[in-house]
Amino acid sequence: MTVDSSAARKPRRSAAGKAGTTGTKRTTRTTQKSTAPELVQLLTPEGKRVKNAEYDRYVDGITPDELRGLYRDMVLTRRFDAEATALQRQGELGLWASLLGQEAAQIGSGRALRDDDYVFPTYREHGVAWCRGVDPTNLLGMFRGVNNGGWDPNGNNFHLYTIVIGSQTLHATGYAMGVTKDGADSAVIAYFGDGASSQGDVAESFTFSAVYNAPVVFFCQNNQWAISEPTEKQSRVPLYQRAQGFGFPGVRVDGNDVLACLAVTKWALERARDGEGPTLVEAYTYRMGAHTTSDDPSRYRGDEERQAWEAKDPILRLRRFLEASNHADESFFAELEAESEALGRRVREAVRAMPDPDHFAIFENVYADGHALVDEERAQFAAYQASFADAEGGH
Ligand SMILES: Cc1ncc(C[n+]2csc(CCOP(=O)(O)OP(=O)(O)O)c2C)c(N)n1
Ligand SMILES: [Mg+2]
Repeated sequence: MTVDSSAARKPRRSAAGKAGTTGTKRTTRTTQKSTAPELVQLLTPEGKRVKNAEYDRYVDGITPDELRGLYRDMVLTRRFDAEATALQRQGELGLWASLLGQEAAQIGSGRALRDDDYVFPTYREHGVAWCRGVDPTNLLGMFRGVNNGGWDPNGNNFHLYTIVIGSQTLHATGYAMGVTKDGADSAVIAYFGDGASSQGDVAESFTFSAVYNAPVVFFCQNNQWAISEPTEKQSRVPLYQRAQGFGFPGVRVDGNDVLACLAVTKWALERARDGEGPTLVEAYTYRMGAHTTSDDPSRYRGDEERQAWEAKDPILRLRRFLEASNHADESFFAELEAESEALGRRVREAVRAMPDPDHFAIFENVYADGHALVDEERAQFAAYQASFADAEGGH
């Protein structure tokens, strides 16, 4: 099925694409497909279920209870995210990276996973963390600056947030190669963004995972922006087509359609478990908010773009579907609203109650067995701290 993704901006002509810059005829632009890219969609923005011969089987058995569960996951994740943004504005967090608009991509893919699968996130995967059972309050310690992570990765098979763009795709690939060596049938999923797709680490992880047939799913949330850089500055072809050059399949899914994200991720995970190697999933979505609370998107993009994507809101479309198919009534939505408010309050109270860390904790866990340089730095810091005591004593 081909859906016209008319909201996609036309690629701007880049300097690299200008013909004649070297005096010879350049043919690279002809490699781009002239037709609109395929987009897997099972729920339209109006909440209508559309048939899909390839992917229907992954969601055909889904119960009304599970559908309400997906809706609840998205609503609670959005509520948590809004609370975290507010907490940053009130000085309780140093920074926050909002997932607003990307709930379907994260909940759909997150709910496709098995407990024994392993997740390597970026810094924005709050919805995936929710699906893994990581308590939302644990996500906030690092953003408050009171710890370096906040959860045990092996507790929920959910790795710590990774800020170094793209590096977690290599961690995921290595882990997946290990899964094969162990003879296990679990799968690994690496989350990354459209901007990260330009990183060398991502290209290397594509190469290694393809050659070693590693059971890994590369889940790229193309939210159209890498801070202030639009996607067309990252690639001359739609991102999912990159996989072809590495020798594994890539598919573009409507990232605001939770059912399609669930189905496509299940398919990709099944391939991994069946020994068919890596898959690239490009979830075509939109970052509705700022890159982080330190960013002001009005400096580089207009409101029209945001408005166009608002009409495709992931939560609204599932609500329309639930209502039209009589799978949820008013009391369900009212109870969920109350649950959301309670979650907001719990998060707020938990953040305010987080104790300041011991000043010397920063030197712990740098190396497993200690290191002379770290010891030296710890001693220097101790002397620095002691200098305040001396100064106070002198008054
Ligand atoms: C190796 C590296 N280079 C640069 C940065 C600074 N940086 C932080 S987020 C970001 C953009 C990432 O964009 P994208 O991959 O699309 O993810 P998104 O933030 O949109 O989810 C950059 C360049 C970084 N953290 N790491
Ligand atoms: Mg991005």
